[in-house]
Amino acid sequence: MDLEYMKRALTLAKKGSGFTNPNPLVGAVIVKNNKIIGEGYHERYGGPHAEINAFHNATEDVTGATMYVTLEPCSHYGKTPPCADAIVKKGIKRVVVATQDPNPLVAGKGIQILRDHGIEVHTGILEKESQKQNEIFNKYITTGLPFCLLKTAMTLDGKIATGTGDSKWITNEASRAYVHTLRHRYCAIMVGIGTILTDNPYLNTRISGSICSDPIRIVVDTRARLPLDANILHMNSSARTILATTNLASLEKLSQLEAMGIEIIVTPLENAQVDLRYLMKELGKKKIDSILLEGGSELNYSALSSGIVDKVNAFIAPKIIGGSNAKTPVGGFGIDKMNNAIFLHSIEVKIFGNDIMIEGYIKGE
Ligand code: AOF
Ligand code: ZN
Repeated sequence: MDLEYMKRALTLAKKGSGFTNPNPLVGAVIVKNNKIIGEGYHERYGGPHAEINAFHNATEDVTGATMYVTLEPCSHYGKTPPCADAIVKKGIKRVVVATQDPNPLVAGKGIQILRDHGIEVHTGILEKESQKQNEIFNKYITTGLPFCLLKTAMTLDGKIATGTGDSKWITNEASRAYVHTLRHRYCAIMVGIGTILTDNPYLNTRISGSICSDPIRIVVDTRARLPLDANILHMNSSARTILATTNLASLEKLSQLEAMGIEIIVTPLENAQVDLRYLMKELGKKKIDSILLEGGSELNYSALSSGIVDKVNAFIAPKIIGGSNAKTPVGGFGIDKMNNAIFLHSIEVKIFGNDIMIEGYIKGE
């Protein structure tokens, strides 16, 4: 039954998706006499932790009960007092934890507090699933760098647009709906200036009713060519826009953009372009824990070759358009030898109607 209750806790945790960044997704279930008597999850950043919400929602006395929690209960005074102390005080008898908290402030101390008070602690139940659910948090809390997901979409013959530049749409409704859930889950969406100039996208999400519905927009634009009338600058949204640029940009243009409320990050030059590694550090400092990278092909290559990409979602639609000049998902200089290819691991294939999506992770250095 431990497995079933932890599954339930993971399902609850997922409900917080897109609302808790840069904090983790956490779910908790309280069980007494083989019955769930309380459930809770971390609902929004800065709000009560999952364990506290589960206590709050409990329908019976929790003394002697078992608590299932997807992340080790915290041991620190942050925005809220330590959950480990609350669990001790409430008289919980046994705690089942999916995985230890990678936050250096906690990192095993929460479990230790519980054990020191005679509570039986069982760890490692659905550990992999829980770590995957919090892959963004795990990277951000240990490195201070955002977790970066590269999303691409191409036809069966490997094109991201026709030779004339038409790209609406390559993938089907179901695939695009999934991308909108990603735009909600991820804190920011990043594109190159080329994509703005050719597609003039809005970069919003169709998912409404959320406190952080539209992601922060990041435009990588070495020379600040972003037009002042670009759609992203003129939409009904409170979402922030960040322009990542270099000293090759005109100062006058930068002050015009700044006057429109755009945040500017000037990075050193890397191959005469924005230094993406430097940019990631700066974005991390701004509490941006996750980035959905949506092209175009030049930025995709720079991102992959500079090593900032953690994960790939590559959609393939069963359509053929041909065209020697039609663009492919990853451009740039390209890699010289097949031996030097960038490899993905932990591959999963997902189906969206007739489209397929290959998901994988980039090998760390
Ligand atoms: C959460 N929600 O349900 C649990 C968390 O900023 P604070 O004070 O809310 O503390 C955040 C840290 O607490 C977080 O980094 C993680 O280590 C720990 N557990 N956080 O936001 C929760 N259980
Ligand atoms: Zn806590």
